[in-house]
Amino acid sequence: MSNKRISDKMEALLNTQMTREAYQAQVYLSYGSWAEVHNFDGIATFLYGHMQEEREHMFKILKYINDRGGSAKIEAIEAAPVHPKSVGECLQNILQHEIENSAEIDKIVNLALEEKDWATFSFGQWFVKEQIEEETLIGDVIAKYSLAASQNAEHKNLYEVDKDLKTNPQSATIPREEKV
Ligand code: OFO
Repeated sequence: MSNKRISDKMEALLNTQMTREAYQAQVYLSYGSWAEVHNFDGIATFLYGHMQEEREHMFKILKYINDRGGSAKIEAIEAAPVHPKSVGECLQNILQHEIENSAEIDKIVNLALEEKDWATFSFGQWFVKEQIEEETLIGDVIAKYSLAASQNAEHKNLYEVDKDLKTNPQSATIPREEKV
């Protein structure tokens, strides 16, 4: 008797997604390297950090397939896209990749719902939340970059003020009465 607790269709879809997560990692790796070569060290650190996350996602799916009695297949990873021409393009492309990835995750959740495969449905929810977080995070980085890169001096100042507010105390200190 087989111990497999996912359908063949779900196994194939999860395998495809596992390879896609590896591809996502390649995109971050490639763009991170591009940023490093162009001396954008902060962006490179951010992108390299995210590469690790995508690899963890890949491994999470591999473990899930195997744990549910399926068999993960390690397949060829598509080459990363050509290097971006600017930081703005780099960040926009990254966001686009994440939005497309979210749509792929939705396919897993949709199939799980259709098959009443509640284990995979629950597993997929983790990725749904993760994608919301990632899209938000990258959207925020793009907003900050747009302010900082703006030709408008007022916008540049806004970027500085916003940075400052991150560490602003929540209450004001007032002069104390001198002790005698
Ligand atoms: Fe970008 O997140 Fe994986 O799934």
